[in-house]
Amino acid sequence: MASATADSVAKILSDLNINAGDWPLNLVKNLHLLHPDQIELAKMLVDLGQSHLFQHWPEPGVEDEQKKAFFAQVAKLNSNYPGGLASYVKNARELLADSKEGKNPYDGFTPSVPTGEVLSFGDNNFIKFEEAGVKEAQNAAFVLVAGGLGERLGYNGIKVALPAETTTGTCFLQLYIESILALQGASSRLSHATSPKVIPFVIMTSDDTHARTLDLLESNSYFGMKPTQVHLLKQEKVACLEDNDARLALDPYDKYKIQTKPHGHGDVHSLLYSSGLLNVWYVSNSYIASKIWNLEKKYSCFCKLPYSSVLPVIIMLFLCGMGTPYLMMFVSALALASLYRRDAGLRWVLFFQDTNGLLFKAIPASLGVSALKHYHVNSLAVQRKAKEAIGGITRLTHSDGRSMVINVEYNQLDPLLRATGHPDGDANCETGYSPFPGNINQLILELGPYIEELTKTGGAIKEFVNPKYKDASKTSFKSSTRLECMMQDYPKTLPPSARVGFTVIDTWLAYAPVKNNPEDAAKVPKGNPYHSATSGEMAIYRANSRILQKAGVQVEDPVKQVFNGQEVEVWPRITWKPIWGLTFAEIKSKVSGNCSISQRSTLALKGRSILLQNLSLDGALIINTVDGAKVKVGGSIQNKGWIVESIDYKDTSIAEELRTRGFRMKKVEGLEETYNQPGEFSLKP
Ligand code: UGB
Repeated sequence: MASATADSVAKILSDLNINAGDWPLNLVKNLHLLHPDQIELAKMLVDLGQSHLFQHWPEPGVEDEQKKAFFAQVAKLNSNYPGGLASYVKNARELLADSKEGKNPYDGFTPSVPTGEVLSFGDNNFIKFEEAGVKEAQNAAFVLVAGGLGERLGYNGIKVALPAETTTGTCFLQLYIESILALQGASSRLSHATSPKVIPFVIMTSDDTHARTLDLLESNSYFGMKPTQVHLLKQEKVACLEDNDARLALDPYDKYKIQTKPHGHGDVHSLLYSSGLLNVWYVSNSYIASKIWNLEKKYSCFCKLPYSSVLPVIIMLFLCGMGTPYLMMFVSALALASLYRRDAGLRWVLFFQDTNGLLFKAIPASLGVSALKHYHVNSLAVQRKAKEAIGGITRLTHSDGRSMVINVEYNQLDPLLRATGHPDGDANCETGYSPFPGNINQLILELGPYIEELTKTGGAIKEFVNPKYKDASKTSFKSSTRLECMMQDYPKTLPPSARVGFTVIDTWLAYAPVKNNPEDAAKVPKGNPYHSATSGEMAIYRANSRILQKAGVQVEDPVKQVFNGQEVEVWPRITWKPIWGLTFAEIKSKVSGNCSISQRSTLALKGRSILLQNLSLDGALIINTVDGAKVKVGGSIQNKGWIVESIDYKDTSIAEELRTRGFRMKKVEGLEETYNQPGEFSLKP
């Protein structure tokens, strides 16, 4: 489109009812450079009280390209936010006014400890839920939110590229993909499916992480997943705000750019909704189901009704005698077809975060809980230490009778408790833990009700603002702020009839995120988790050791060691590929006789059919197998092993991935065997 001429500028101004006298002079002087649609955007900004954005604009002829580029960014910010920049500024003014007033977002609500499903690893109940979960896994899609830069961690790369553990060097993204593939295989084996379903995997990225995530996938052949199975959705940043009037902040390094910051992981819901993926998942791959889906779309007036209400509508039509036989037949056929179609498509969406190496050990059982308890929303939780930087799952009851179970974020739990008659605020109870289960932000949503809800909300999640004020007058900020939203706030708009539950899993089994840099981790109060690369890796060895102990293996007790100022338990370095053992029952079936592993040992099982029979390990043992190779491992294996060697995080001659954990594996001596042909083998030195 051509730029406006001086004459056309006058016409556009009069068409838009703009009195140029009210506009910033610097903008008016430059108007003829702009396209008509850019002038409309300028009007929007001026109407929104954003004239300061043009104050520094020089005369026409100077930096004209930058002026046009400014509007390209404004157009993008405007189209990316539901309701455009006008809504963004309006919402920001309201939230900033509430924040200045010190308004409590939970005003009128009383917190109490909710009840949920509490699982205990390895008991019959746990095994029952795990089996149900594996069966359901083929009806699930996984969504990883990985748009965060991880400022607390201070790592230069993307977090999903960090090794989850350094015995095998498997990075988080590889671990997640291999876990999903293992679940996919186990689920279709359990249901004897002739054509196994493919579990979709979505990764939400941001400008900070997108290119590097894609590169990590491509340079590793998607870690064995089909590229078509993976979908990347990029979240966009939102405009920063410089004061309580929600004036947009200019980028300190580029005065023709509005400063932007991430909007938070809550974006995942609107992105999924607008991507159209949810509806694709809801429809099975089958020909009939997709035809039904097309019919439903065509006759959406019937199908926008919640599906549970389709049958009552038919009955009502019958009773009222209003329906002609043809209409009756049509509506009945559509309702039955919809029921069939819903049955054939996916049923669950599982959301998870970027650096929890234990997560997939908890997935089968918690998905089983969702399925057997018919939860629309299931949040995974662990025991929480008071003041730990994880949200608390809380029942909130309003004086008007409303009640909901929701995550209260860690910075809000303490003031909420203090304001409602708990003078100690966020404190541990007699168990030594907070009575509120800790949210680990792993959500399992039932797809049908999720789509119904997003159809109403478009995926918009209640936002919040967290300005850092310069002083108690709360009139100016230390640095610009922005609106944010969190994915776990999704249930806030659900009706009271929604089945919202949670599942508490042992912390050692389910949760060991890598979030804090070594210096901050070393300052964590004694007894609270470090959430560092050091503790994240050691937690994987501890979990695997404890699982094997429960399966009957004698695993020697850990020793305590200090790395990067953090005291951790060092268990034998036991790792396995997800395909070796996803559930407790499966792991137990691969271990027999009297097996023992000493504390200084390293064991890596990289293949599906590796059976440990009367194995006594004191050293390092690595086994690689291809599918179809079955290896029985037994006898006494002893060697000098791999030593966990301390390193200093300040030693920049060592790779960042290693020094942030404070140790590395020194491979002194070990036994490594590879079986790359199908067949039955025995390893017994
Ligand atoms: N993330 C995005 O994808 N986009 C964004 O804009 C921001 C983040 P943090 P946080 O279980 O450990 C959460 O920063 O937000 C991704 C819960 O709110 O690691 O401090 C990012 O890449 C809290 O209730 O965590 O705290 C990462 O994968 C508690 O449960 C994820 O979002 C806590 O996590 C989380 O981002 C926890």
